[in-house]
Amino acid sequence: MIKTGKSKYYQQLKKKTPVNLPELTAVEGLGPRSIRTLYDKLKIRNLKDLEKAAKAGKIRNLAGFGEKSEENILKGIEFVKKSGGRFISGFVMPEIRLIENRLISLKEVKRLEVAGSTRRRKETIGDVDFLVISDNPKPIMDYFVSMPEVVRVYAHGQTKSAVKLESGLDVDVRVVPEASYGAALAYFTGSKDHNIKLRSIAIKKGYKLNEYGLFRIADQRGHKRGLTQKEIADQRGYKRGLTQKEIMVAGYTEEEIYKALGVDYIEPELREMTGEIEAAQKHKLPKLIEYSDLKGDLQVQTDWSDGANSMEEMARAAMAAGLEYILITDHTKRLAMTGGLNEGRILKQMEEIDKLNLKFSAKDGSASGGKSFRILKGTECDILKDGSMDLPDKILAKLDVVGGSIHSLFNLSKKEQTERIQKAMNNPNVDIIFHPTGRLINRRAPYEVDVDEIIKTAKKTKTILEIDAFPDRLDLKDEYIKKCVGAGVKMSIDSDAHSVFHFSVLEYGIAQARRGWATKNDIINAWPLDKMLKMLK
Ligand code: DGT
Ligand code: CA
Ligand code: CA
Ligand code: ZN
Repeated sequence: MIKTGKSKYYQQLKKKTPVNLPELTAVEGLGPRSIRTLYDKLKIRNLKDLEKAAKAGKIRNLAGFGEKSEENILKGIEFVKKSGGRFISGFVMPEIRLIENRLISLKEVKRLEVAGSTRRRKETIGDVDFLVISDNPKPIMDYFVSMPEVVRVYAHGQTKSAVKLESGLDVDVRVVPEASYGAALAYFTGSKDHNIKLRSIAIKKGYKLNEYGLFRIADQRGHKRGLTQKEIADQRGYKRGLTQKEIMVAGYTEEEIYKALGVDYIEPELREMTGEIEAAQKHKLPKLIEYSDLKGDLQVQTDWSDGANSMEEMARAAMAAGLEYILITDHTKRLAMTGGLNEGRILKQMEEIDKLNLKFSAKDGSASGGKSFRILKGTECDILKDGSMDLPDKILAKLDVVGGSIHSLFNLSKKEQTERIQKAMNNPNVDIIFHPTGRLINRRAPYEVDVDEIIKTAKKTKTILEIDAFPDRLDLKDEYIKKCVGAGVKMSIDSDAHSVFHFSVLEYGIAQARRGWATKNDIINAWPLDKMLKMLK
């Protein structure tokens, strides 16, 4: 596999069971077991087969399926089609970084950065755009198009190459002149609407802005105030794209371009034309929460319910990830398939947490690597149909932090669903609403809910709204985060970890918070433990 990127054994298995698993598992509600039944009984291999069989009413007769599941399959297919083949950013980021690191390690690469929606940290990405500076691009491009994951080469040139990877992801590499690197980075980072607005500001100031730089037109303004073409060529090795009449004002860095246009530097996550340019002109951009700012994680599942690891394993993984506290939030009894906790078991779990905390606070610090670390007692308590909670208040009152979640009855009317969540927020024991809109990106639309009303109630009841960082949730989404920031409603960024590997997803929650203009002050688990606990109900 290391030599060829392929596995003969895998190819054999694949031939034996020619089922397009990624395509079928993308349909909400279809797991490995039902896909197997569908293949065994109806020879369903892909989305097309599935749709045909469902429309012909063949699925309802299979054991374990029914009319309702056939209906849901059709709904799921519609949703997958609508999401248009975009990739969930957090799921493809490891592959993007792998390729990024490989390319950076080539000696011909002077500088490389990913641009486009990946750099803006959008929740889904259409394709990946790399920018490179190099004096000798040919070996880079030859290597790029022959990587083992490449299944198709769209273009193979000296300044631009483009491929499709086995995962389905399309990747471009563009080589740009060094003196234009900042201009190219700004241009290819987008968003397109942000670029168009920048260009119009440039024009108003008598400049011209494109992917090669910011230019002053010499015969309008005269040569005196700018560098001459020869000076630019001398200072920056600039070779192409420049006509006799254009004098480069900026282009080597993004910062100098924004500065020359009279706007503060704008972080890539904000470049979506939602008011960032106006704010930057008035020097009113927020200081965004940083990727290193989180101190704790307030949604962590363990093997007490549907998590894969023990509380101690999760705590140690969190310490290794640099966190100072975690809230254990196993599911509650209504979610029977997760082994949700009843009153007796959660009391037992609280005792175990006390023991673990004692162990971590041992005087010599040996059990926690010398750092202070605390496990908080919590729950991901189901919100029932009428807005009451799945555990009694006398239990909830004993916990450090209580999270409430909707896991059922997604199809209530907007009014009923909103009132259900509002009732939970009015419970003096409920501190946080987890994944408040219930969407799954590319899979399931959010339930009907009046988010503006939820935000108002959150403000009134001092309830925290979560930004669930799991890559296919990112719930709240950016637009709602911005509303919370505006309303002064506090949020938490949680991994929703179900295994020790999941603390890495916190990064995607922070990215989403930055896209929603959030500062450290808006995110309670970016605060020290004491301050965080004090602000909760
Ligand atoms: P994606 O790939 O759909 O997730 O979104 P982007 O934003 O990565 O879009 P992409 O890959 O088509 O193009 C990368 C950037 O290049 C885009 O964000 C802005 C810039 N760009 C592309 N086409 C145009 C254009 O026609 N006009 C302007 N001003 N910029 C463009
Ligand atoms: Ca792109
Ligand atoms: Ca592209
Ligand atoms: Zn769970």
